[in-house]
Amino acid sequence: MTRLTTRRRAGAIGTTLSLSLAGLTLAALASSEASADIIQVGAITQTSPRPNIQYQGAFGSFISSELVNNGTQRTLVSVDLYGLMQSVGLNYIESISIIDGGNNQYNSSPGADIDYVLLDGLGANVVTTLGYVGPNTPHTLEGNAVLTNRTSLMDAVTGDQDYNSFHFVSLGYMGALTATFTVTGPSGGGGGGGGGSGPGEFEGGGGPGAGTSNLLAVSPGLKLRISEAGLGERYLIQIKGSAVPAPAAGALAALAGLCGSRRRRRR
Ligand SMILES: [Ca+2]
Ligand SMILES: [Ca+2]
Repeated sequence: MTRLTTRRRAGAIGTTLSLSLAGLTLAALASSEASADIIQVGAITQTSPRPNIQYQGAFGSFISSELVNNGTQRTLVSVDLYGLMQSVGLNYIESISIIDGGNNQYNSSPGADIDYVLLDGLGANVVTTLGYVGPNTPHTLEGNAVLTNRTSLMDAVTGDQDYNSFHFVSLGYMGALTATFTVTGPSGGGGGGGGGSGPGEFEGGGGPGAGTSNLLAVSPGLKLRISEAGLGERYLIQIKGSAVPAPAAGALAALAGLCGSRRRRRR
């Protein structure tokens, strides 16, 4: 009895799942962005006196700022990613971009100068990779390791420029610093001795085979911390999120084949 009931239920769930996945397949084939949502978190400008900020956007209740005094006073901005993502009904993050506000000064240290970026509350199975796209050529040529080095400490001091120090990333006009993720599956990670794995290392654990994803599941306590090197320059935060993990292209192709074969069987 019990087994029969279980089978019936499983069959019903299977039918529903295959129908909804077929819909997802069509949507995903129609547009590669179909499963992703872009969230414009808003614009932030650090102002005087610290730690005041100006915020323009719809998520003010998830954004805060505090004073950090480690020799020099600095403004640390925090974004409650868990609360923000919950509020828009999404539970995975594909990327987070910090983008120049477009109305800054663009001579020396062009645009907003991002001194510090941290994703607080990440699991040990997540590796973050930073990339820069924009008009500031030195950063275009820098890889994840240098960009991470520039943004790992709040160490910008008066007189710093992006070309004579490695203390921050000058975004340039509308340039973007983007964090992406490599997430190892919970059972596949192991994670015993890898505590100190550096940014950008992909060779840990089982390699980039099955069990890795580029989608970061949001969980309570996940926060984005940002500090700009000065006061007065404006930057935007943009998140690419999704509600469910998007199937990989190979899985979609396999699924399309599966749907096709089922149709043929019915004929
Ligand atoms: Ca600047
Ligand atoms: Ca820094």
